[in-house]
Amino acid sequence: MRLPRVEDIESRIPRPEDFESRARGTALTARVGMALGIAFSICFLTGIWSHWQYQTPGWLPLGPNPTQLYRFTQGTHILSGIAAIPLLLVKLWSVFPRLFIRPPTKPGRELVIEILERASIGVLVAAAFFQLSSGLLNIAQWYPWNFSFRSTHYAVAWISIGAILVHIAVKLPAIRKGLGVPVNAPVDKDDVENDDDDPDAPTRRMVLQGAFVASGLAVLLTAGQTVPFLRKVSVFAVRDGNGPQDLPINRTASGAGSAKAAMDPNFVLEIVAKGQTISLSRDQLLAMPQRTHRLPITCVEGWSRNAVWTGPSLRDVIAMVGAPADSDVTIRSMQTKGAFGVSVLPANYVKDHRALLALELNGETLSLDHGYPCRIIAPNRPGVFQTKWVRRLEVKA
Ligand SMILES: Nc1nc2c(c(=O)[nH]1)N[C@H]1C(S)=C(S)[C@@H](COP(=O)(O)O)O[C@H]1N2
Ligand SMILES: [Mo]
Repeated sequence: MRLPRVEDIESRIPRPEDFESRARGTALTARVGMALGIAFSICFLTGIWSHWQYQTPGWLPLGPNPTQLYRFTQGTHILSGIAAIPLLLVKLWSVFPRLFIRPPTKPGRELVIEILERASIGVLVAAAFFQLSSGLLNIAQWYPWNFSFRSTHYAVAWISIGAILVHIAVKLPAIRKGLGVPVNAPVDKDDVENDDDDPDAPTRRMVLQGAFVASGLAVLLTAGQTVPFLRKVSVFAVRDGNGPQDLPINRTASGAGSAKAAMDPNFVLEIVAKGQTISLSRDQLLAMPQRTHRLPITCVEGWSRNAVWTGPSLRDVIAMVGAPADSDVTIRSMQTKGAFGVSVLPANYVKDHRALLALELNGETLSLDHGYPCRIIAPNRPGVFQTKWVRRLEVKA
């Protein structure tokens, strides 16, 4: 038996011409690419914003207003990412045959350029895939990895956007050409006319419309987790808005290991400032002036909802130990399992009367899974900081 030679193997690898579909072509690629570029840019910017809502840089005057801002940016982040998924798949399909273009055989400048271009596209595709799939798994609240989602998603976001900018710069002439002609027209000699000689073959226009419809449908089917009037339509929403007291639950009290402490009839809230500690029972908290505000929960993982919360203002609670309203407050929960048991509410949020130590939700006593006996709720905050089952407030000096 003779071993296959390099030429034998090479002859079996398809060539770009072997791909029959004339529905591919630069005019299509450029259009899908532009839509994808827009979706990715929106996703990138809102993603950076989300990062800043978590770790606010000193120069950014981020505060409790506008109340619904983070709800809007994070909803847009998730939906633009979802819109990008079908667009990315169609875009990759449209250029797939180019993968089989034979590189120059002689070493030299052309080969180097070819290698660089392919490497940059490799980085782009890998980064885009990683961002969209890790984001999707994240909103499904499935974490099959053991790296930090947030810092990795953030780092790869910069790699993606850098690779996209390089890609646009390199492809600018082709993009111009592709956008400059009707979608079914050939762009250059490699591109064929894509019209009606075979009536059954899909046209470029059909593929383009299909891509936009798929992208729009994906958005529609998930948007209801943030946009109230779409709730009935969005059958793919991760959180449909149902849950006790008309609000979804991410983590239950038993899941967080806080149920026992939360139900303890002798519960007291500890408030610590300048080395002094006072304790207040739930009845004492209820006897304080109560405020009612409509405020959203915005989960980073893609759902958000407004609800009506009632309880004393956090600033009134810390005033009981003589702490000024202009203080950062560390909030500790009774949680014994998992993350998000502690958060810090910055002074500019504490000052706002609407930052509540909520005792009631939608007119009823807070249910156990929503944070009974008391939880934090403040305007324009990522959901993970709206700490439930609060047991201790520490005022920073
Ligand atoms: N103690 C504690 N508080 C918590 C959490 C938690 O895991 N533990 N989850 C947070 C998250 S991620 C969100 S989005 C909000 C709302 O979550 P819920 O629907 O589970 O109440 O509560 C936050 N408060
Ligand atoms: Mo969340």
